Amino acid sequence: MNKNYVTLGEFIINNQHDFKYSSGELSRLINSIRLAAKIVNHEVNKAGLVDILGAAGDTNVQGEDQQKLDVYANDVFKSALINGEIVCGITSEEENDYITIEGKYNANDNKYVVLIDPLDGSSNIDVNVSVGTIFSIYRRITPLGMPVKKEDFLQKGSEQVAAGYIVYSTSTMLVYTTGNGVNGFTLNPATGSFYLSHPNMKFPESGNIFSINQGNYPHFPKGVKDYIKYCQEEIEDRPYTYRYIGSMVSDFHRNIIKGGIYIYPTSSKAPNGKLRLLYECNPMAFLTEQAGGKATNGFNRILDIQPNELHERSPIFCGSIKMVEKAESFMLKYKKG
Ligand code: AHM
Ligand code: MG
Repeated sequence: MNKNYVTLGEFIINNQHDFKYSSGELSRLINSIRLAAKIVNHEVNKAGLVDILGAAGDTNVQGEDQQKLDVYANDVFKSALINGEIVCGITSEEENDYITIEGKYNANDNKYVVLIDPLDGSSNIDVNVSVGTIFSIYRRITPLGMPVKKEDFLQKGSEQVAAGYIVYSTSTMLVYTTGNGVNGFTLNPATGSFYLSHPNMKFPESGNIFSINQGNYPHFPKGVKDYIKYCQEEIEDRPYTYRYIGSMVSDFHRNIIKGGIYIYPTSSKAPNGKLRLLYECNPMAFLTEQAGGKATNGFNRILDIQPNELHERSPIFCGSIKMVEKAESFMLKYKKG
């Protein structure tokens, strides 16, 4: 291995001063996420052994119930964050409501809340296709010393102090931003450490990959249909390549490296889209902008949307800036009002 390698642990310490509120807590928080990512990675890698080791709902040899992987991932991230003693509240795609941390230590004195999608794309697990974890971190807006409130979680995405994802794939990677660009770290399974493999990740200005579930085509808005036709036209650098894994983290990760656009629009079946504003759209939008790309709901910047509900959904168009602007121009043609 190159002797100039940098581990994620070293990187966090070396870059702590770049963060404007730096007091070490955010670094400890990202360390807790790093730990949970390794544990979940281990379990995700065993998923193919389900027939041998037992499926969700079975009882294992120790007499413990086997959990579904998304529930397991949720528990691991929650435990790592709570035991790290650095958060005052958590909310998750897997939970009905936000969690306050009672008991062991005075969590109400902590500044940060974490919003998490513990295992995104989990329908891909059974078929050995990559999945991911998405996280988003805000400073609380209610006073220190009080239990957190819903409003601490319902902040605009532009208020995020950090966001990132873990992609569990041929390699497992952790990619994150604290508002000073995007950096990617690859897990070396031999040493159990993440190493800086993708410094300063940037979306190419344009690309030739479009990702959208075209099975829903008949239900899409006219602007989206027209953009798909545009992508398929045989002219200039088109037709573009079509790639859709169905695991947002994986589709996004490919696009940030190669250049492309990811779209999950509204449809007549899902009038607000499918993806969750707090757990999926906002963190990916923050990463997108930090990587020089663009993320909108087709008309407005994702990070400017004021959330009203923890599980609110939003359409999303994100990726290479020129591709997103082109898609927006088609949406605008049919904008009502
Ligand atoms: P999930 O949070 O229930 O896993 O759903 C999110 C996933 C995204 O990762 C993916 O891009 C999208 O749902 C795929 O949805 P569809 O099957 O409708 O194309
Ligand atoms: Mg999800």
